Amino acid sequence: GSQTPPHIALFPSAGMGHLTPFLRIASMLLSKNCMVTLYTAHPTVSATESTYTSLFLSTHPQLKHVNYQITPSHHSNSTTDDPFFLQFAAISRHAPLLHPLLSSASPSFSAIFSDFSLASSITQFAADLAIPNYIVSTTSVRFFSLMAYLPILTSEPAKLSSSSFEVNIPGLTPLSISSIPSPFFDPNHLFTAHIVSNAPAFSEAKGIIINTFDWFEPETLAAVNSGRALSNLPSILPIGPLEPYELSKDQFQSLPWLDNQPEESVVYVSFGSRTAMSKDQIRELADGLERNGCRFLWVIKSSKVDKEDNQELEDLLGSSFLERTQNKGIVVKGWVNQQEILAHPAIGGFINHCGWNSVMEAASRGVPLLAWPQHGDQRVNAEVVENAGLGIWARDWGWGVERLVKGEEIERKIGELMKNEKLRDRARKVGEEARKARGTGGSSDKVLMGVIEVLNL
Ligand code: BUP
Repeated sequence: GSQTPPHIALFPSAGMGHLTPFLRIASMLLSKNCMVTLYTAHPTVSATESTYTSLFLSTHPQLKHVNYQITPSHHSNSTTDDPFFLQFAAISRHAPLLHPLLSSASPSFSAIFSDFSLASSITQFAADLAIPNYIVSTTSVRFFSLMAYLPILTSEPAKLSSSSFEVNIPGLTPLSISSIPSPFFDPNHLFTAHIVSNAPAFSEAKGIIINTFDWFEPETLAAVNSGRALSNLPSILPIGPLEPYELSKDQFQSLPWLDNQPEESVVYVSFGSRTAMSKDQIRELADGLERNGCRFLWVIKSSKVDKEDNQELEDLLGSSFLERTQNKGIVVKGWVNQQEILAHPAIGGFINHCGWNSVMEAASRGVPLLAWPQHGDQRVNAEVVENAGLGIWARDWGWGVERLVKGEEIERKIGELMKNEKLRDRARKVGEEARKARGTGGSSDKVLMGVIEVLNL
């Protein structure tokens, strides 16, 4: 081995769902004495992304940071106006320009860890600079496999048709057609085209680092890593659940209310950083919570981008709901410290969209989920959650926008989530397995140590 520690370049893409795993990986690498340089694009779509990056830097002074300027795509593409999709594309377009920055880094880089949505641009210059590139997947192995196979699916329309029942990836259990995100049926959709153009580069990577663990997705991991499925892919390296790093308390709304609630009595409700529910659906959810009568902590978002979220809670819910339920629950707007909430003994269940970071956070804490996928990878993730026994999934609620789910239905499902001892035991078991996986000598710990060992050579 060399005298100098390995130096790793990190390239996240847009949105908190993509930034968070990179910051967790950065913290982990720093604690293992690696040098780390984080490359972030400026401006960010959400204000939270830049806040978190600054917070992280203030608590991890050893981290080197390069904030590069991009030209954001303000105009909407003809297939989407989702600001996060547009930012994925803008960051990818910019990536080749980073070549000189990377080639002049000192000490030179031992490896690049880059978001899967940047695979093709980073692969090109990584090869040119002879730096090994590891792709970081921010989703489940199951959904990652679907993305890896997407170029084949879109080139043969018969394989991906909304009139068939399922999608077959040779070597894997078939995916239900209803779990495929709607943009994938349109090869011209910006998101689809973006994944299709990046997927071929997955096979050029040195490995696919993924926030999951062996026990949680055993079949898909075994199928891919044995070469039975997607044999062109390099090894999938499950190193999760990624360990959360310390966040300073004074940066978040404190929730003293939680401390006074009985153990495992509170339902935590949140749909991640990029989902805004319709006002009507928010009202039905309020109705469901009130009918059920459970204690709740509900984080509400009413716009996709945090900077634009300026609706008052009273407008969304009506002031009488807040009055009627004031002894039962609290509703908050703005960013909360989710990792801390899930670790709180008062939390007994989580109503969630199945963003992959949230799934892994719930898994590490053994908190049972009621899956209510809204878009993207979330239905495929919900299926993984259900198979692992971490949660229940109200499949007939459809995608978030498909139909209005009524208060009565929500009331019933909350009952199933909170009063189901079997589910709770199973979720506890998931939590134990998660801790085992990343504890010393556990499956994820071994994989991570293996990666670092290679970098040290
Ligand atoms: Br909202 C919210 N506090 O208030 P996901 C989210 N989070 O800590 P998403 C907070 O953001 P994608 C809040 O713990 C998780 O680590 C949460 O990522 C944290 O969903 C992250 O769960 C959100 O993957 O991203 O935001 O929909 O669409 O990329 O999955």
